[in-house]
Amino acid sequence: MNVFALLAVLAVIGSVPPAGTQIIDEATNQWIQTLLIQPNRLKMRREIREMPRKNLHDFFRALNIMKNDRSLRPNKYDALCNFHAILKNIAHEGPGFLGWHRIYLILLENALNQIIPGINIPYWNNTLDNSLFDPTQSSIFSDHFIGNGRGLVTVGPFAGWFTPHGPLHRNFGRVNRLMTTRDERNVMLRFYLEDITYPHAPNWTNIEKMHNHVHTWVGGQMGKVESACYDPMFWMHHAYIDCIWEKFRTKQRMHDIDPSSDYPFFSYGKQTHAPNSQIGFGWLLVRHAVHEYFSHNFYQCAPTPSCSRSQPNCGSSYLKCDLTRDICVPLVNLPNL
Ligand SMILES: [Cu+2]
Repeated sequence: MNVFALLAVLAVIGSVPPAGTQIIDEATNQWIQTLLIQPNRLKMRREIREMPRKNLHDFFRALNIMKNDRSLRPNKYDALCNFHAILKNIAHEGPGFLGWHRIYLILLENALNQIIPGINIPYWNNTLDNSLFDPTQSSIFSDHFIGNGRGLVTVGPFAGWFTPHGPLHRNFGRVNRLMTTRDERNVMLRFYLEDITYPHAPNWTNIEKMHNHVHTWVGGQMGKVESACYDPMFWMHHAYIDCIWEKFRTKQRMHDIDPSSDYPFFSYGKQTHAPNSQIGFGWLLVRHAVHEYFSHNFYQCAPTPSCSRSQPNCGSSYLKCDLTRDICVPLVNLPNL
């Protein structure tokens, strides 16, 4: 079915709550329907350090406006995040993982654009931070970006946020690790969605597993699936995972594999990942979420900054070229703004 037509149908039947969202109230469901059918402009997602400061501040500001908007319970930001916990079995541990989070990112982006038009979600390429000897030193964990990474979040755009799981906090660097460029390359070696997702992918090409480690490495709310979304870092992390998937799909197209129909139709593991299961937003099904419609019409990913001896500029005042390795590395220990 043409997905655009599907979205148009949603406008008519939008008030019917989808299965699995019974404890989401009616007003929130109505709002989700408006997000699903919202007219859209093609957006460009950039690595957070490369994003123009004004755009980044707009992104942070819109998130804070959402968080303080109590027209939905308990506030608009948490109302959207509640879906991640409630639908966790649909969203995780299966080949539907990437598609589900892709739709979820689009919903947030649309919600932010209702507040400040022109907003793009930045992506956080954590392999840049992992190239540091000690990634916890990275300036991403400062008030220049997402705030401190240990203890209560007291600096940066989300300082003092309160979540349904207590005050926002992090506990970075204790367990697991961030991703490496090799992880990304390993994913890129494969050809089909089932080769990079549960239940079939081995650990070294399983993108969901890699992404889990980043969650637990950050810790705090981010460390648990039920609470991860309440730390806005969640979206930037997922935007990066989504960009890797899009790169993977570009490679598929080059090999004449149609990403729109690349879903393991018979061997998908849990029933919630069956291609005809609902994803929990409107009437969208798991198999719709892999459709090219959602990559081509909503956003693109700008490449992550890179450098070399001949081209030593990383294009960001927060990254510098490490000439011994030809990679852009984050600045460390920046004084607070
Ligand atoms: Cu998730």
